[in-house]
Amino acid sequence: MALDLFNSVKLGTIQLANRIVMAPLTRNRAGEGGVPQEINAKYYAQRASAGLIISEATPISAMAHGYPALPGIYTEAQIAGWKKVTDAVHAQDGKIVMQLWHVGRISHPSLLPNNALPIAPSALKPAGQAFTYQGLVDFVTPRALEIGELPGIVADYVHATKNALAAGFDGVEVHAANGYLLDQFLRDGSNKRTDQYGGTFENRARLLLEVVQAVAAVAGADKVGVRLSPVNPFNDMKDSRPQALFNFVAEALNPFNLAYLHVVEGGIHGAGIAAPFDFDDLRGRFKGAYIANLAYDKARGNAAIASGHADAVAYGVPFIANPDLVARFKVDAPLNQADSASFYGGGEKGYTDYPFLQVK
Ligand code: 8OZ
Repeated sequence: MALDLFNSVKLGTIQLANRIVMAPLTRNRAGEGGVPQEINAKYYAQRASAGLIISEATPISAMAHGYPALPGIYTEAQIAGWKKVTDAVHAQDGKIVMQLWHVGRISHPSLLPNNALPIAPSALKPAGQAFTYQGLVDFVTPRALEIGELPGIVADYVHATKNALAAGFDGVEVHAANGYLLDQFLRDGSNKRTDQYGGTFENRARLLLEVVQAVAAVAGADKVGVRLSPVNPFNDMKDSRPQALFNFVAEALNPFNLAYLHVVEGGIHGAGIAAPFDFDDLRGRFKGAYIANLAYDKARGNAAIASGHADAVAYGVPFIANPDLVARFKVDAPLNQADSASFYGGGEKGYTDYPFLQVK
């Protein structure tokens, strides 16, 4: 029998009851000071039958913020808030890792301490607008990080990792996708640096690899995953040679023996892909476990596992609308449709009020 979504699997040392992963989902419902609340614990606990939950992207420092009402992981109160979430998920025998996030240039002074300029590899203003507490506002030209500031960024990832472990997470995922800081360093549309952090693939991957090294030293590499999005144009991203760049990155991650590599296999928010890309080629270069993501349904998820393309499949929007997605897949029940108007911000509506299957 071929493997499918319902077989258990071990990603590093994280044991999953099934291969249906809840993708990281920004929901903008944290409390004051970026502190998770009971409502957030309820939302995650409702989804604990996923083989693994990846938390919503979580800022590692005050400068890492780029949207309203995000939960952070850099204060004691935030750790205590997240502890409620991990306790609630573990009480249902679920597993949950935290996605560590720095938005880089995808921010706005109004979201940052002392109205600071967003930071980036290079002082290039992304096309588009920031989501602020005042609504959509044009992005500003970010400040290019000085080389001497990069150890401080790595230290913020380490601090956040220690906090995530203290909050009871089963591991951490380094968010290096979707046009945020680490992805801004990887791709040459956003990285024009002329120092050791720009130019060659090795240089553009240097900050990511330093972060992974430092985070793995704290958490254990078998509790660390990395997320990439090679051809996602979201957040004004592009690269001149994505296949060669991301093949390089996948191979450069091999020596760490990470828990998994998680790949967004296209463009999010309905964006097309920035360039043709062979995800089987990328997958073949990475020696560890692989989580595939983006627009998979049950049949394509099973096929990806049966063929060996993926070890697990991450579902995003389906998990917003179906807290019991695993049970629904199991019996081929119809899925609730997601209400996109309640994705970002608000309260219980469109968050914790999606119906479960009725047990007959
Ligand atoms: C949607 C809206 C805001 C943020 C990502 C963290 O794309 C996000 C995100 C997605 O990774």
